[in-house]
Amino acid sequence: MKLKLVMATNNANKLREARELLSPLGIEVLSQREAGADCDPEENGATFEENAQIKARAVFDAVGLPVIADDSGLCVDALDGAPGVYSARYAPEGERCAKLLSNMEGVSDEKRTARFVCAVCFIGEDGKAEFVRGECEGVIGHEERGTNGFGYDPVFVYGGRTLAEMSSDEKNKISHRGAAMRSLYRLLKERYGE
Ligand code: ITT
Repeated sequence: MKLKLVMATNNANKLREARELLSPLGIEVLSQREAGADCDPEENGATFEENAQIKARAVFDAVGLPVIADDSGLCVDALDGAPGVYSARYAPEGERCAKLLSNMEGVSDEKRTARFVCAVCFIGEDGKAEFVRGECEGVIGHEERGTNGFGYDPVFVYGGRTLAEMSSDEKNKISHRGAAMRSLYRLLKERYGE
């Protein structure tokens, strides 16, 4: 497939992962800056999908090209789903994992289940919004481990390792973003053909 999309994000790590996942499939991902948009809309939706649509719509209105936006976060069962859609606002980058670990103090191993969620909103030339979602089930560890990835990766344990201990290829195979981008590819194939 030969297709060019703009990604509505200010997060360089999300952009990198989306490119790693989509460029081998023939989909070129431009940053919003490369497309000439400088958007940072208020993410005041109640769901990942609503926030993804807010970001995608702002950039689509600015550039008029097909756009994707990723709204994602970590939902921890012992914290009633927090930080959830507030994952970016929970604490400044660099302090998020420590705050989460301290809020999980005293929670037993079997109650440390959590999932990463990634909702992607796609807006095509016709301006219609469509959605795909990917999830990744794991547990919250007891300490930060690993230096790869970003955000909550050092405390999210999958198959005995944190996502920050995995290479980006390994993470992309099992991550919420990997699952969402593979669903997006299926949707785009229906729209634009092989
Ligand atoms: P944009 O809104 O500009 O895309 P953002 O970082 O503000 O960037 P979100 O509002 O979707 O994005 O916040 C998601 C937060 O959830 C993100 O900042 C990370 O802290 C966390 N997160 C999302 N995906 C993650 C991943 O793959 N690994 C670790 N943490 C992740």
